[in-house]
Amino acid sequence: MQSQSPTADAPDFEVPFDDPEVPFDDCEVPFDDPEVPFDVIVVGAGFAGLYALHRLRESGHRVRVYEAGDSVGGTWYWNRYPGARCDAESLAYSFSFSPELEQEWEWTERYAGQPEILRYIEHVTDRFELRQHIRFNRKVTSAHWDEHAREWRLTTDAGDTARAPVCIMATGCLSVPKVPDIPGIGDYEGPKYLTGRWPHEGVDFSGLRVGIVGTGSSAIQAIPVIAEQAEHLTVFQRTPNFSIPAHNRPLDPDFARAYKEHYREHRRLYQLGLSSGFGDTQIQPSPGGPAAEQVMALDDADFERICDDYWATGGARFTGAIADTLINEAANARVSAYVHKKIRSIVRDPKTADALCPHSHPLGTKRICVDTNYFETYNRANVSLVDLQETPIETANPTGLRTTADSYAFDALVLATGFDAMTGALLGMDIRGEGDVALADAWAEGPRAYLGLMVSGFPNLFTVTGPGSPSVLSNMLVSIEQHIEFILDVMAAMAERDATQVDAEAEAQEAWVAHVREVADATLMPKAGSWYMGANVPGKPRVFMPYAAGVGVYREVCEDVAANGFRGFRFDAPTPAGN
Ligand code: N01
Repeated sequence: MQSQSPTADAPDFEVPFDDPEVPFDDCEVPFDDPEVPFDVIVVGAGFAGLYALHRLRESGHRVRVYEAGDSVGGTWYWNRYPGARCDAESLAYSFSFSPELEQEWEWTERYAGQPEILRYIEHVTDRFELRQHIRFNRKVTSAHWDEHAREWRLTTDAGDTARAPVCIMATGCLSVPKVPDIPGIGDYEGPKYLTGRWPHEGVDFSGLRVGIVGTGSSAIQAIPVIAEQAEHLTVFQRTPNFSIPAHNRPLDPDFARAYKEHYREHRRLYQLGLSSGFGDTQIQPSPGGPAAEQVMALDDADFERICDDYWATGGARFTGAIADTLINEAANARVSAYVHKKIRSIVRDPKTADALCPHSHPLGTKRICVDTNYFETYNRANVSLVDLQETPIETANPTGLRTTADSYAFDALVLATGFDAMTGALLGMDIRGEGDVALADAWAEGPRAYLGLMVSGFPNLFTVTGPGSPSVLSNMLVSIEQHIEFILDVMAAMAERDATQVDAEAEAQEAWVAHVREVADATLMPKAGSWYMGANVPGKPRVFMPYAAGVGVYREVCEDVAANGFRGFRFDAPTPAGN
């Protein structure tokens, strides 16, 4: 491990490092000298980047993290819209690596809200002394592989350059918000807010006429809260979504205490995929819940009883109420009809209720939403729904939006229009591997990666929860920890072999990509025009990106790969000088 401290004859630099709060002595690498390589550069300081930093520091590596925001948190730093909340339960959506941390942190609600999650991330950052290794307000613009030096060279939009043999992209799956392609959207003169880039000071909608475009997870959380403030809220819906009540509530301290007594066992069940990690903590016997049954084995009474039970418990685990919901169209149609019936029982106006019932995709093939009072909100006198399937938006104008039927004027416009998911952040950088090949070219027909972790031809570059891993179909914390631990194992294997380079074998990658596709094709998942498929971004290749076999199967595959000499990874020793 190298370290460098300023000396009397150190070159002149006005600001030796950017955090005046951190004394020199506490900062192992006081300035970024582009001539001094780090061991690892990590891009992003969300959950993934922070855990990578912690583990790498623990194992003695010199690490630099670059982060675009001015603090830690990633998705929970940017998504501060009203109502932002996690759809995995707080006791499950938290780090498992430190038994002390998990015992000392007290979650206050079943599903934690964004402010509480961000406080937790800040706490973790300080508790494990991570902040001084992070350069904030720096968006990485390029990462180029230097084949001769066998290192990655990164640049940021602030002009930093840094190099390291290993680079870990912890750039998040939903970190590049998508501005909708509504003609004239730039002409709207009022304030407009992207849910994925919400102002840190918050927005007061009291007494305002507000429009919101989108009815995905973000909008479904924001709409009930904005409706309580606004004079009037108009929701512009292109595709209705399935949403299940969260039944969020304060976390009973006795329950939390009892749960924490068995934290290791609970965590193990999440890791093995025996518990979804989304909404199982409240189920007794805990976790797991009632065994799911195939739909055709159920008469109407049993079917209703099971669905009622899952609906009453709440949360994303509803998708698992009936075992074959995601693989059998008839099963899915029956479960979908159950949700339609629920929507109609909540929303009083039949026309609005009809418009809110999703018919264009099977339940669960777009990310299922979890809400608090979403459908109930349409019973308010100050909320109206515009069904864009009947009357599409023609244009935005200085005062609002015009559809084929009407014009709407607003004091504020909210765009809850989603993300360029899974590949957006990676392709937003100029990443170049061997032979100066751009990642954008390697992925021109959709992302290809071995285990969702490495891209053949891009040595020593790791993607955390990348395309081809369970990622967004899983509790992200479970997947993030597993990926970082696997990456550390690969790095240890490099060290054991005296290798300076590790890459994914092209054949192993192609076989994995084919397997990921086969698994998805065995489900109904590819049937929806979802962001999982890249369908929400015009021109993006239609490829089902996450691995749909679950975290348990995936973990077994990774363990088997490791046990078999890291099958599919190629380790190279240094070439003799001059070659
Ligand atoms: O984005 P989305 P999101 N005109 O893509 C509509 C995670 N998340 O930010 O479906 C009109 O789901 C679009 O319509 P359509 C979670 O994984 C988690 O809400 O394309 N409408 C859709 O309704 C989630 O899935 C949590 O027809 C337009 C909406 O905008 C993911 O993030 C909370 C349009 C986009 O929905 C993304 O959710 C929040 C246009 N031109 C988010 N363009 C929790 O943990 C787009 N739309 C709970």
